[in-house]
Amino acid sequence: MIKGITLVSGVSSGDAFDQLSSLFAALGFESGRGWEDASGRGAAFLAPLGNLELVTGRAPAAPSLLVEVTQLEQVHAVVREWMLTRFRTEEVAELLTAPELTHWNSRIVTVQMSPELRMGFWESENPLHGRPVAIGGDLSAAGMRFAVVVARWNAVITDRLLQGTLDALFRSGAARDAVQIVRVPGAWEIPSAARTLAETGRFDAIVTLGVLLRGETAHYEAIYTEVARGIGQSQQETGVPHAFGVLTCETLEQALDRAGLKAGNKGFEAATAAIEMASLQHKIREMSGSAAEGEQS
Ligand code: DLZ
Repeated sequence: MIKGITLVSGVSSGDAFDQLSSLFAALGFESGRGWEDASGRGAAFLAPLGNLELVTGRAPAAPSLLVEVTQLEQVHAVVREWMLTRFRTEEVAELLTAPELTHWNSRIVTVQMSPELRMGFWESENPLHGRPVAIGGDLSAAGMRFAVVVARWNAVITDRLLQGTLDALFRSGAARDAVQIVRVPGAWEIPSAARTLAETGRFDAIVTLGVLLRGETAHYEAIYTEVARGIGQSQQETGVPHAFGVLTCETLEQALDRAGLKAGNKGFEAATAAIEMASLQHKIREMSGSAAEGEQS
């Protein structure tokens, strides 16, 4: 008989409603069916699982709205970035906690989203509960070196992508002098520069940034295919992760949306993919190193 659980939270203004809606969409919630009538608006955000937990014996230490996540640091970074656009830095420090340990073998980030909405994002230390463990990359860029290849064509967009990339790299712990920015004329030139950089062996990952506009690019399909193929080939043949931050858009407006205006910043996303893949490669190499050592002994 039970179909699902809904938590309803009032939001004080239409602006806050729109801002919170865009944050929840950016965090990866699936959109549900919203509503609008003379009395107001509603927006629904769906999660794959829900449960109602009753607690007795000790007062709950966490907010009553809890969202279980993976990659808590990344969630924290997205929420922090969002809050910094709305609050002063000192306020953000009060409203948003850094990831901290809970008493239930997890870590939690607590955030006062709005006067009415306090919630927690938490990640279990053992999300698989004994099931087979997968390895994955971390989102720490400390000690890693990156090259960012950025096309000058459509610079109004690629500069924004570059800002997003640098933001993600530095906030994830990359040192200022560990990031080499390389400018190339257009998307067409990205693969060869990326390959040359990868072959130096000096970089843990390469981030490629460019914009191809279908409406304004003759032979768009051919150029796009070759750019994607070249970046992929460089990644496969050098073994250095290459993050793909080359936007392919119908219009300039669409490209602007993906460069930080309405639909996230693909430069930021590409950088987090680069960090994750670089970390994963280190882990796989360490694993194969220790397996080889085991075979010898
Ligand atoms: C020539 C061209 C065109 C028409 N469009 C784009 C574009 O939308 N995005 C981009 O990054 N570069 C474009 N270019 C430039 C080519 O990528 C390349 O730089 C030049 O053809 C010189 O080789």
